[in-house]
Amino acid sequence: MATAIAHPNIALVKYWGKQSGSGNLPATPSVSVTVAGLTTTTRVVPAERDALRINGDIRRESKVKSLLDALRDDFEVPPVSIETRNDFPTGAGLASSASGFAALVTAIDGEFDLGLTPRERSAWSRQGSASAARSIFGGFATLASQDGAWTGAELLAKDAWPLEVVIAVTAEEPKPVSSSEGMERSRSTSPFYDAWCRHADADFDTACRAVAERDFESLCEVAEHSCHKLHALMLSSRPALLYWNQATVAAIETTRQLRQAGTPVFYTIDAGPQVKAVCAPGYGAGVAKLLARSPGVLRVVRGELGDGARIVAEPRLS
Ligand code: 2P0
Repeated sequence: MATAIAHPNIALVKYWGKQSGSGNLPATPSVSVTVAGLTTTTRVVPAERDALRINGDIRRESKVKSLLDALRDDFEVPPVSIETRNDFPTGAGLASSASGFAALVTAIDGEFDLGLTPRERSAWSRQGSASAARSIFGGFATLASQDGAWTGAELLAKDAWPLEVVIAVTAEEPKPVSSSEGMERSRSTSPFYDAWCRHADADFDTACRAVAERDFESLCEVAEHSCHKLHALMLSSRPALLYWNQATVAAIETTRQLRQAGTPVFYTIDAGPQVKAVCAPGYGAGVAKLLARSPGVLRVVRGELGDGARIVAEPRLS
């Protein structure tokens, strides 16, 4: 049996919307940081028939079945029992599908000696969930079209710019509308969708440059802009997608006040109500202290930038 771990990633330039056709190809390129404070652990064991357990519960997930079918078109992959655990809320805007599919592909690659390169694991993970393509890599990662193929890549190693991440958890329950459903709704109903796609390359280039130059202010500006545009797109969908709650808004305000007072920190929010604050090295403790006191915040999770998906020798599931 092979056991893999992967961490979720937080997009600084967001992916939202798919190209038409098969393969789960994003409509927009994205930039993310992989976060060590949250972990998915997945064990794959050959079995009589395919089975999936998430956090102990038997599940049928069509995206997992589709990915296994696609892998079997190219490789000898026998029936598998998959057991996966998240040490953080599942399906609540904390990118559990990103870490989930990155860990799954990595575990299958390890168990059945598929011999995949990280870029190949990334491309397979993307078929399960596009954001998973980024969790194959540590530090700063991208998901973009390279040489005609949509795959993830490492943009900068975590130690080269060890930013810190503080997640203000404002709700633990799963989100009401899945990301796949939400992005299709935005594509088909929002009057802002074309503009969202048109400006994505420029945001991607700005963020890549900011990371390469360790330019915190520039990264802050483009990341919050991408986040605001994502949520404007969601709000302009029909029916509107509103993933925030009151504590989300309060945590945004807390983060803005911190920045005004001189702390190098910015926020970003995904398809859920959690607020992710990204700060310069050394500021995580102070940001966590204030966000923990922000009205309605249930708890904060601190994370350093993490490594990419990998096989672990010591199974931690049992
Ligand atoms: C992102 N999100 O770039 C954006 C920002 C949520 C908001 O990628 O349909 O779970 O499985 O490819 O990757 C969430 O979408 O969607 C996501 P699918 P995924 O992180």
